[in-house]
Amino acid sequence: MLKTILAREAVKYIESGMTVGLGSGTTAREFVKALAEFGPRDVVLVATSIDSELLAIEVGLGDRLRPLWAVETIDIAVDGADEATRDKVLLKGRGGALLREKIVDYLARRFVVLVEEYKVVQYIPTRNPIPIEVVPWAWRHVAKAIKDRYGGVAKLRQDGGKLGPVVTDNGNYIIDWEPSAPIQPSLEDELKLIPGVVETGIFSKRRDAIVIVARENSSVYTF
Ligand code: DER
Repeated sequence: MLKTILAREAVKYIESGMTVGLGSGTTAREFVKALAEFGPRDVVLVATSIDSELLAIEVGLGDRLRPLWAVETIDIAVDGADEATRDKVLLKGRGGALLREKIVDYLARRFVVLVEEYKVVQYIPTRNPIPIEVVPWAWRHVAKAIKDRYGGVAKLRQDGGKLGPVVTDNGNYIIDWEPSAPIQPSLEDELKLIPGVVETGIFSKRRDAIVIVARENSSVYTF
């Protein structure tokens, strides 16, 4: 499975004594499993979602977990992405964990991104909406401000597991915005000027990221 191949490649970057940011999503889940199986034991882990936290406990790494406020630095963060351009602008957030992911991914000294090759795109967004985490109380007016300023379609993300909107690990809602054209990375900052916007799924500030890509034939390359 390509995600497993990517995960095992990422474990090679993990050294004894490191503080490691655990991303969220199906690829990041494979990394947590690979870390438990092949990684050094004496690491400190900071999870970016309840999902990653629960998995770390499930695979026997629960005693290594710390909340972000309990660590001085993060040596390396390993995460997936929904889309990635060759100049390392990422689209993330389909898993709804974008806020804590961005905090950890931007804080980390090194940032490793794991994607299958179909996720490497010319521009973002190519096939996914842009997730925007918002204060629940303001969601309707944030959606209207986005549409009025930038066009496209902005929808409140509904929860597949219960009636009503998705509520993030931080108690917020997510608006999925489908712009009518590819966006400029500068929108990452512009969108946050709208009162009520907490964070966006545009990750354009880690151009130093190490992006590990898995081809269909299971070979990997890095850029
Ligand atoms: O939601 C997220 O930000 C995830 O990291 C997502 O971008 C990648 O999830 P996947 O590994 O399940 O495709």
